[in-house]
Amino acid sequence: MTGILKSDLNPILTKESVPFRVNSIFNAGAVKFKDEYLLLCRVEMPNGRSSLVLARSSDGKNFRVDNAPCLTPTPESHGEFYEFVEWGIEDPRITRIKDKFYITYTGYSNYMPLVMLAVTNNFRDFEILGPITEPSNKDCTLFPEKINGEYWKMDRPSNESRNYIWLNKSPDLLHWGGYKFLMGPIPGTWQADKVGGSTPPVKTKHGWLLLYHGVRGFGISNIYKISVMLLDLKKPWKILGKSPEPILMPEYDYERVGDVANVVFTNGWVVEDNGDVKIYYSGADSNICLANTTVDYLISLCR
Ligand code: BMA
Repeated sequence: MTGILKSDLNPILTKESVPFRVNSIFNAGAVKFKDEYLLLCRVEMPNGRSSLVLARSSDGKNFRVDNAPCLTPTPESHGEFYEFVEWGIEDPRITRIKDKFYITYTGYSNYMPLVMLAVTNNFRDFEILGPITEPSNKDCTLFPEKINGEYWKMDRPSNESRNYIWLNKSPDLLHWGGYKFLMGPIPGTWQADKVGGSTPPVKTKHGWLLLYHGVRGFGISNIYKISVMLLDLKKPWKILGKSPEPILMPEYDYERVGDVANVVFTNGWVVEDNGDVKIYYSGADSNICLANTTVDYLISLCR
C-alpha cells in the first residue's frame, strides 16, 4: 500500500459503543496482546473527568468496549499519587519493554497536567509507579528498549509560549535527566504553535519511526494535524527526516465536528510484523478512527 487510507468504517468507536454512560471516547493507546488488538481508550465521564477503558478486537477494525473502566482516577487505584490525577487520567500511550507493558498517561489535577507511569503484564492489574515529570508536561512516549544502556522518553514540557519536544534518559524508568532538545513549532506552517510526540517510537533499520502532532491556532480555534519523523537509532535526539506536510488532517464531519472541532489526534498505533500499520486516531476529541498504511510508506515520507 502506498498512502494512508482512512477506514470506511470510521469512526470505529463512538460514545454509543460504550456500555456505560460517558460524554465521549477518544485518544486510545494501542497494542497487540495475546492475538487480540487492545485499545486503552480515554473515556470522559459525564462529570467531565476521564478514566481509561479497554476495547478488544480480533481483526483490529471491529472493537467491543468493556463493561467498566480498567483504570480510574481514584484514591483506591492511585494511592499516594491520587493528588496528581484528581481531575482525571488521559491519553495513555503503551510501550512494551520485554514482557511488560508500560503506560504513560496524563494525570490532571489542580497542579495542571503531568506525566504518570503505570505498568501491567495482563491489562487487568496496573501498578502505578507515579509521576515521571513535573507539570506542565504531556505527550510522553517511552522508547521500547535501552539505547546506549539507558531508557529514553520523549515528552513536551510547556508554558504559555513554549511547547517544545524534549528527550531524556533514565537508568530505571523513574529517575530522569540528560535532557536533549528535539524540536519546536515551525512559524508560518501547519505546526506553527505547538508540537508533541504522538505514538511510541518503533525500531526500523532506518531509524526510530514515530508519529507526532502539530497545532496551528486560527482565531479562537486550533487545528490539530499528524505527521511522521525518523530519529537516529543511537542518538535519538537527532532527526534523520520528517514529512514536511501532515499525513493526517481533519477532513470529514467526524473529524471536524465534536467536543473540540478540527482535531485529529493519535496516541496509539499497531505496527505489524509484515510492515502494515494501523493508526488509531480520534476525530474532534469525540470518537476513535482507524487509518491504514505501511512502515515503508511512512519511511519514504521522511527521506
Ligand atoms: C491536547 C490533549 C488531547 C486533545 C487535544 C485536542 O492538548 O489535551 O487530549 O485531544 O489537545 O483537543
